[in-house]
Parts: sequence; structure tokens; C-alpha cells
Amino acid sequence: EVIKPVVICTWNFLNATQKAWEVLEKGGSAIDAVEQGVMVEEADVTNQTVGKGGRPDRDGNVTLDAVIMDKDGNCGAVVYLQDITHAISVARKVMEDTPHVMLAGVGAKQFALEKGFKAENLLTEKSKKEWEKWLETAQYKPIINIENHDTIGMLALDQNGDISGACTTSGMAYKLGGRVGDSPIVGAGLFIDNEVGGATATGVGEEVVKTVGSFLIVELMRQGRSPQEACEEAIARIVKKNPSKDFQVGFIAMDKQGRTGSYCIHSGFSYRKYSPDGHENVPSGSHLK
Ligand code: SD4
Repeated sequence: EVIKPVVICTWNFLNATQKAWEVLEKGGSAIDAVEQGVMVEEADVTNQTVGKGGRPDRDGNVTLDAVIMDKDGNCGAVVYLQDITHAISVARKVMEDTPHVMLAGVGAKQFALEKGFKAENLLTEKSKKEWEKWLETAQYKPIINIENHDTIGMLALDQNGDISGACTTSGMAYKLGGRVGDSPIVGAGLFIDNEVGGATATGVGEEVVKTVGSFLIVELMRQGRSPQEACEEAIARIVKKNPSKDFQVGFIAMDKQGRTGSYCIHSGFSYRKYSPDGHENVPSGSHLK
């Protein structure tokens, strides 16, 4: 039996998931739901890991990574995008209006401006002050869990039974200039296969890229694993390769039946879920208890 519609996202992003749910409930498509859902976090300046208000790189530049993928396996991504709040919508335009899947940096911004997006300063006073404080020691150390405000990856199954996904972030705070994480990389930060399901990631992107985590999860589901089992296996692969475990990675996944799962390395991760049964914040199991 298929449960639908369903939407889930990394961390406990109530407003974003609510927005996506409203789209799905009205019969809207999964691709519209995930785009409009994650846009809520991009615009929210209190989320310092996504869009406007995001923490800058070590040079003080806010640079955004985003990817979107639809039911037909089409995808669009932007990396190192500056001065445009809604990176996910630029990614969607890359998917729909160009023959390419990814645009970077100045080219991505130029494309966005041509499409009518407005340039604005994404560095808020709060993020700027924190960065200036960080400059005093300039020690780069990935933080394991940043509250419940972090990168947003979202998966939706619409009333037609089609799956789409989106992932958007300002990346690791105080990263080297030019650094790109897992979030905009198809197969790493997000993967959708409408025959099977979808997966998306949060945490230290380098570790997710090395194992192509989201693609791995979808392929494991294709071979019969549940979303939960597939997320656990993807975390096991990362931990095996990097026994230090002093970093966080979290995955969420959903299959075509509307079943969901998640797993992470350090406890503290959760995902928000809306389905016909209501909505809840689902705590994730973790490799380290
Ligand atoms: C990255 N995965 O750029 C992102 C960061 C993140 O919670 O998820 N932060 O590596």
C-alpha cells in the first residue's frame, strides 16, 4: 500500500515542510513542493546554513550550493553562487531552461540575473559579526550539530506517486574560498530515481561525496533494502572509511511506497515528516549512541 502524499526534510524545519505539504495537499507536483518548501529556509535569515543570512567562507563571502531533481531524472544545480537568495530556483531554471545540469560562480550569477533574479547582499550583520569573531582565531573545525538549523534537503512524493527532491545550503561555515560541498552534487547530496525513491544528505559534505551517499542509498533500495536499512548502510560505509568519526553526516530517504528512514553518525539529527497521518519530528537513529 502506498502512503501519499509525503514530504520529509533534514532537521526539524517545520515551516518549510508545512509549505511543501500545502502544495502537495492541493494536488501540486513534487517538484513544486520541494522548491517552494526549501525556499522558506533560503529566505529565513535566522537559518545561518542556507540562503540569505548564511555563514560566509573564510574571506567573508556567502556562497551557495543547491540542486534539484525531478521525477524524470532531470536535474539542475548551482555551485558557488553569490548574491542570489533563492539558489534552488536558479537550479531549477538551469534544469528547465538550459541544456546543462550545473552552473558555477560568476556564470551562475549572470544566468540568474538574466532570468530576472535580483542581486542582494546575503551577509547579515549577525553572520558578519560571528565571522569577524571567528577571524580572531581562524580555526576551521566542522561543528557536529548546529541546533536544528542547518542544510535543508527535502524529498516529496506527490498524489500522482511521483518523487522529486531538492537540497540547498551555504555550505560549511568559514570554508576555503571556492569550496563546494556535497549538497549540489547529484548522487552525493541528493539523488532521485522515480522507479525507486530518493535520498538526501546533511553534514560534512566531503565525507558524503567520497561515498556518493545519496546514490548509494537509492541503489540499495532498488535492491530491496528499506529506506531505513539503506541509510544505515550508507553511514556504515562512511564510518568504515573514516574511523575518527569526529564529524557528523545524516541521511534521509523515502521510497515509492512513501516509507521513510534516516540515520546519522552522532545523535542529535532528526527529520520533519508530513503525511496523511499528520506531521512529526522524527528523531534519527545514530551510529554513535
Ligand atoms: C556541505 N553538507 O556543504 C553541507 C553542509 C551541511 O549542515 O550539511 N551543513 O558540506
